[in-house]
Amino acid sequence: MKKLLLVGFAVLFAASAAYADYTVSYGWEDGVGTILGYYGNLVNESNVTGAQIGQDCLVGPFTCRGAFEGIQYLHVAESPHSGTPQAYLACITGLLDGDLITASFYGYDVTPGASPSWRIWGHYTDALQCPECPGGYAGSAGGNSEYTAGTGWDMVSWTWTFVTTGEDDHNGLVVEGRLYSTPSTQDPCLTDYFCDLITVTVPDHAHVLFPDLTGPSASEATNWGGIKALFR
Ligand SMILES: [Ca+2]
Ligand SMILES: [Ca+2]
Repeated sequence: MKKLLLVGFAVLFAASAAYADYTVSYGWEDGVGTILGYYGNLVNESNVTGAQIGQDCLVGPFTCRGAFEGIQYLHVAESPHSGTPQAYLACITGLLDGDLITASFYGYDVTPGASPSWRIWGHYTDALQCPECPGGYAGSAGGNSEYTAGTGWDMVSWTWTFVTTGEDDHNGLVVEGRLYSTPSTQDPCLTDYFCDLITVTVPDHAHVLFPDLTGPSASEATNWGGIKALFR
């Protein structure tokens, strides 16, 4: 009987540890959303459509032929060039220790093997739930050291393993699009960047917030509905 109980507990534990994942995307198709926040010399964030003339500080103007997905996409710029500006593209809360978070986005890059280029990176946040996003910086979460390839619309992606403790409390994770310009430091100097279709896969107990102004993702809306119901 005791052995049977132990087996029962083991099965229960295994069931509770096996989370299902879900995937959500944002492609700036609401026509108004830009970024959740930024760090460094990031300027001129805007939601754009159609072909765009961008400025590369080193080599001059270039043309982005249009969105990778749909008709809308994100524009940001670095000016003056200094350090590594970061665009906050998604904020994930409700994570547990050991959870896997996979994210990807498309960055426009026509300079293979050279800056300007995008990278995907992440940092921990003290935000406990999506309305507090992007929250305060709580340490680097690392990312992919590969740059966009330079063939036009290039995807960059990374998978993080969530760790709840560190130098600061890790309550959530913010996905960053990092801007790498040439020269890395120069004033005056402006380089334009374009981005589209961020996709995030997380366990079903986690919540994903994108920069859309039409509201949180479907799972978050469900969660907020639940919270509202509690206070009715
Ligand atoms: Ca789009
Ligand atoms: Ca490049």
